[in-house]
Amino acid sequence: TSPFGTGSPTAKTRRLEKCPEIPPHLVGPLRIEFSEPVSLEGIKSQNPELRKGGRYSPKDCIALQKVAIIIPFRKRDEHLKFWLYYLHPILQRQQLDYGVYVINQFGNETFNRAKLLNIGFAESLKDYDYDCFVFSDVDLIPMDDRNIFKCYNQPRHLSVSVDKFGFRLPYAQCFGGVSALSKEQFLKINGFPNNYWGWGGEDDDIYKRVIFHGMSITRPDGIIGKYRMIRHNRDHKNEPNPQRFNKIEHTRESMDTDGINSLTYKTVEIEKNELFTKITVNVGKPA
Ligand code: UDH
Repeated sequence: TSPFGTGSPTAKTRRLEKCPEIPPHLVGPLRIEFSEPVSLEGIKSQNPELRKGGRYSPKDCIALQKVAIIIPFRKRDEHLKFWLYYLHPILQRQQLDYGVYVINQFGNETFNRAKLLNIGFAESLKDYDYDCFVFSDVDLIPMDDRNIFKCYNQPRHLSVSVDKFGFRLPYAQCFGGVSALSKEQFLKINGFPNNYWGWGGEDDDIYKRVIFHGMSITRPDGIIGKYRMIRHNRDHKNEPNPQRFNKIEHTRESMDTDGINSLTYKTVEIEKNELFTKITVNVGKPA
């Protein structure tokens, strides 16, 4: 019988309430390991409530935030499987209304992480009215589900104590790995730079954009913020960018003209898989 008595709405028509501020099913520290391979079929059967394109929303309550998770990607299928295996259950326990977007760089030109992240912002908004964007490298897995993939009143850095760096923040201004910005925060900084080609510097440029626009970085503590990185060698065509030091000296002058307002790219393919949406894009090449 309905808890509202006779004549009251049934479970189906009853208006849902907002999800609680602290999700009730979190478990805290997690065991994360990469020794046993995982299969996409297995992940699908373990996450039956996912919708096409890697979308989910809680069924018992209205999520507090609509979160697009953006992953810059090229030829890291093994890492992506581990990411999906660990993250989907975590994100569901966090009661988020979320979608996973893998932004796949087409071709073999130099990798451009920050431009792929800008594209993820633009493309995910064509799908749904997201209000929060979590940008995550494909090889970083949180070790505690209390590290919630949501946005705060300031831009947030989530990957604060990574095993690779001895579970310490490598430097105080570090904003690489996994970060979360609301739509408003992202637009305020004009998104991310489009012209950092190859490895390094773009995360420091983003940090400076945040500071120069009068905001600050929030972080979880070093316990909740623990992460494991999947070990890998440097990728082909993502060598350290020798221009990065010079470029981050000029963020203040470049940030208002280089960003989401100057973003150009060509969409090659959009695939709505069961576990994620894969968007393959041509980002061009260094000028
Ligand atoms: N990425 C790809 N494909 C690439 C390059 C980068 O998917 O070919 C993405 C991926 O999401 C990755 C992120 O961009 O997590 C950052 O790139 P990265 O993992 O190369 O950067 P990181 O700083 O590692 O994690 C640097 C190379 C470390 C070499 C260490 C050798 N001992």
